[in-house]
Amino acid sequence: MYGAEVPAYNTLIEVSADVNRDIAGEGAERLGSLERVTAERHGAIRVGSARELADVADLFAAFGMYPVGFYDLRDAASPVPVVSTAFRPIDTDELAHNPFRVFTSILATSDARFFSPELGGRVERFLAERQLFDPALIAEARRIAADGGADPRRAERFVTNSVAAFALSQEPIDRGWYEELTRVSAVAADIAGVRTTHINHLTPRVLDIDELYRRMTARGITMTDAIQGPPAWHGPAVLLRQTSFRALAEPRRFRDADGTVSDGTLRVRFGEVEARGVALTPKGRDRYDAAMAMPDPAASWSDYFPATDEGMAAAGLAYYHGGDPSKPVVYEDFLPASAAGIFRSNLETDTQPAEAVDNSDYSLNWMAGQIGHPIHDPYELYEKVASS
Ligand code: OOG
Ligand code: NI
Repeated sequence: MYGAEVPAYNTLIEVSADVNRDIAGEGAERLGSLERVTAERHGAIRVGSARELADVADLFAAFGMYPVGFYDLRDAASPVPVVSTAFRPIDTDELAHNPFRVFTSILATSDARFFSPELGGRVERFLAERQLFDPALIAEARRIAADGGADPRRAERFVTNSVAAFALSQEPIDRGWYEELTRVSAVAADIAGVRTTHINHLTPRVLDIDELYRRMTARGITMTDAIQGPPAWHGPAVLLRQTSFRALAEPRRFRDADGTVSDGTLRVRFGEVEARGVALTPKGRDRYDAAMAMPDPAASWSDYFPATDEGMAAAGLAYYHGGDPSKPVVYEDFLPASAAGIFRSNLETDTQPAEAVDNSDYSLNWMAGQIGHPIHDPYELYEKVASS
């Protein structure tokens, strides 16, 4: 469905599969088998209200995907008015079979730095009146989760109906409303300017992102800025590196205040690709944050990280299965600074938060309470994987 909606995605998948085939075997597969990496994706979706997020949580639970981590992108260098989590399988076997994650953001309508109480109220009323997910679909998701699975016929029907909930709508967009929200943030308009949700991007994983970058550029596709995350270097790859390119403007219809409907375009979706490295311990993560704060992280990287997995393991900087440096535990999550950078690199304008005081209570606990599922701590999961 996404390939039909965003044809550049198909090119990306093709080039990614080529890179993986060419790179595998050169020791790159220690971070994941060619089979797993080639199937692997992360998606990004954005919803407006806690009720919508709770439905998403129920839906993904039926796929064995649970919320992990809490990301607050409101305080990023280029602020985005959302808080996020990622739904994914939480144990090694499940990840091997189902290497999928969905980065899921919710619009921070009660944060007065982005929404005046008056506008926030109107957005919340708009959101309360729309229905992203058919209650019958969510009820079926809950039953499948409670049953611990579904037979192939039932699963097929459930997957088809789940996919349909994320199809791009052809319904005309209320131009005035969409533009009013765009003045707050293009992300606010994308989330709450329309009555449906959609896949913002779907990201394949490659074993060598620098090579992918070169090949996409050679095909005439302009990648946005540089690669987000740690720099390329000869030592162990850590955490997550990502880059993106702007998708083409997509035709959409708009309705004006006088009721006339006309053709227009929107450019909110994009292509992205990722490469994954070893998961860092809290100590390793502190090092990472310190290295990234340097004026030229690439130039100082070797002051912060040893050049071998043996060195990383000995210094307690990264997770290895059974403590064996030849068996890195792959990072399965996201990076808030990169995520904000990915959002930003695909928007035309920065969001300027107002001077107002933020009286909202967005936090991991708030989110867990709203969706009725615990939000897993990534470090606890890595700890468990490393020691099992
Ligand atoms: C999510 C941006 C974050 C990533 O890969 O860090 C993300 C979004 O654009 O909705 O997907
Ligand atoms: Ni992404």
